[in-house]
Amino acid sequence: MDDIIDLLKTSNHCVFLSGAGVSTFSGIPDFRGKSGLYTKYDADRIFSLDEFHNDPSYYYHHSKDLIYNLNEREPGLIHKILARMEEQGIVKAIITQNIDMLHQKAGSINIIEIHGSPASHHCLQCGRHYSYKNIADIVQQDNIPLCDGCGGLIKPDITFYGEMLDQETLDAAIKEVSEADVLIVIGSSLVVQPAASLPLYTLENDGKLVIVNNMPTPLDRYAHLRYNDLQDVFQYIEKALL
Ligand code: CNA
Repeated sequence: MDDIIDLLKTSNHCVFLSGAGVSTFSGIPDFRGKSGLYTKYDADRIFSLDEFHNDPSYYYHHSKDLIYNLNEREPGLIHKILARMEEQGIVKAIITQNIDMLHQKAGSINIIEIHGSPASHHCLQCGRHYSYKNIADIVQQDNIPLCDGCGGLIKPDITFYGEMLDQETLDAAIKEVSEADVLIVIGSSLVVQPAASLPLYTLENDGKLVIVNNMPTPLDRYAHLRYNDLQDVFQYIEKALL
């Protein structure tokens, strides 16, 4: 574990890439972990753009207790330690695949949400914007949100499967990982593209890759350091550096 501490002490531009494993400490299930959503639901279908157009109730029904109760969730150990690491200049940016807004709630500042966020929603017909709270109230009453102005269907600004990532956001993420001398992937299975390929930019630019995940990932063989348990690693970092 001292190796990651040395790396953090000497790094000039350390970036984290976080995945759903980080938020399991906040009681939010991941997708592919041991008790992940895939063990119960077809998560691909919940977040499928085609399915959303065919039958939006499938997304809104299944995300009622997944997305529209996020205001009740609190940042976990990893979110909090990352925010303190940024405050102390140890972390320059967090790129997250998560859509739970918990890095913000923990106090992190430089966050790139590559899969978007339910913080905002918009009408697919006229483009009118809606806040999270506005929509959460409607979904919690088992209704599908429709636009006040034109009656069109309202969609969260989350990137669904079958949808392109926001190009500006992706470009910002690529810039960060390319500049990173250390990229630390935490709690991600590294299978959802293009996020899963971001570490390759770091490696191409001679940066070092660290992976902390309790299941194998396709990039394990490229990792300079590889750990299993998020809690062990972050508690060690907290003790050694904060
Ligand atoms: P994933 O594919 O579910 O991978 C998460 C990984 O974390 C798994 O390999 C787990 O084994 C691992 N893990 C869980 N707990 C720990 C722990 N304590 N220590 C070490 N490893 C652990 O999720 P990814 O983020 O890789 O996949 C990307 C998808 C998941 C994105 O599109 C997200 O939007 C989506 N997602 C987000 C959330 C959220 O926002 N909290 C929740 C579920 C899914």
